[in-house]
Amino acid sequence: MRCYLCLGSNLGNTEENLAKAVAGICEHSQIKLMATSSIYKTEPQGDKNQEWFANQVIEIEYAGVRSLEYAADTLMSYLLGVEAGMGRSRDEARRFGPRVIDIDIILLENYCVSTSLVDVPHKRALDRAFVLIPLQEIAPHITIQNIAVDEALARLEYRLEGNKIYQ
Ligand code: PH2
Ligand code: MG
Ligand code: MG
Repeated sequence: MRCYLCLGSNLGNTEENLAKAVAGICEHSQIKLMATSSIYKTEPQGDKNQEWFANQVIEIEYAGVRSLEYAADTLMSYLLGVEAGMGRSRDEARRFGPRVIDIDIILLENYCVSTSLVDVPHKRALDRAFVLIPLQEIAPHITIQNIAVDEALARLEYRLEGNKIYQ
């Protein structure tokens, strides 16, 4: 199953954190890395009072999938394990606050699925230039909820300067 993941970090050596996360994801025997976007420096969304993020989108092929729910749950729990292994702690009072690493599932093919662990497509993907720009770089013809990535970007107010995304 073709999957798109968004990685984000705004604590410590952010680029190194993204690289470690990609390496951790690739340790899974049924995951194959298909593409990686550039790394973007992005203005924080949701909670403005924190450092800028490094964000990247990657495409993976996830094999051994029995059902959609099974794929969503097993992939998400694996990704949460990678986050925990990198020292991610969750501050429930600051849901959108600073993090060593965040790995979100953006898309699983073009399926829609909700489990106790995850909702796919990611609920805020269409609002976030830091997801859409790197996604467009590696999958220009992709759609999210039937909306083309170009169209989604055209609806947003953002500015791209080099690898910096202001929004
Ligand atoms: N992640 C958040 C909240 N805000 N802002 C940017 N720029 N990049 C992120 O990855 C990000 C965010 C919650 O996961
Ligand atoms: Mg997130
Ligand atoms: Mg997350």
